Amino acid sequence: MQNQIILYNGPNSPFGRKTKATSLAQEIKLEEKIINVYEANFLDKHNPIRKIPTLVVNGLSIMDSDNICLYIDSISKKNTLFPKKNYWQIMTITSIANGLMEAVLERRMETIRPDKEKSTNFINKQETRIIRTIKWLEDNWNNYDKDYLTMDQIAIACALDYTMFRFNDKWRKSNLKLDKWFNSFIENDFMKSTQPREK
Ligand SMILES: N[C@@H](CCC(=O)N[C@@H](CS)C(=O)NCC(=O)O)C(=O)O
Repeated sequence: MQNQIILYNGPNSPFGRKTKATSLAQEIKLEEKIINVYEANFLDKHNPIRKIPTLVVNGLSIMDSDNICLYIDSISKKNTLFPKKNYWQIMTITSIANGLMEAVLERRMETIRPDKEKSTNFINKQETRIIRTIKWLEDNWNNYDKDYLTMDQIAIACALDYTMFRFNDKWRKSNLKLDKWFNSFIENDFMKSTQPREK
């Protein structure tokens, strides 16, 4: 039986983009449904945390972007994005990229709160975390291998692009190795075709 795979996604979610880009890179066909997660009561039966991305495979729910990417990779005939030889580095860097996405998202959510509810301290903390994390990646990450695609590469590219979308692109001037890599990585079709859809 052919798997019926539905990806509930949002228009701009960096976590969702990571999963969609992974499905394209790994040539796994799925039906993507773009939803407004804040009104998606129906999602609770698949994922009580009510977050996107959520994947439903023949009725089985798979939640959290990392689990979704692992699942997609596990059914793909392409080279694995999680090779054994540097598995733990790839997983850890992917978690760092997730943390960057989360910091950008949390900052954004805080900035759109009504003035009386906003915390400048909270916003500053997220901004410091964003800047520190990108500099850390510049200094510590060098998995720029063009000939072997890995999960950390997709995750970092989605996180950096989301940083530019919701915060700013200042990191590009002070993190030159990362910037050079990012410039060529975003030319991949799976990156080009998954850009955020709306402001
Ligand atoms: N750890 C989750 C994070 C997913 C996440 O934070 N999704 C956000 C959108 S980018 C969401 O669904 N937010 C809805 C809400 O907080 O109510 C993952 O990796 O999938």
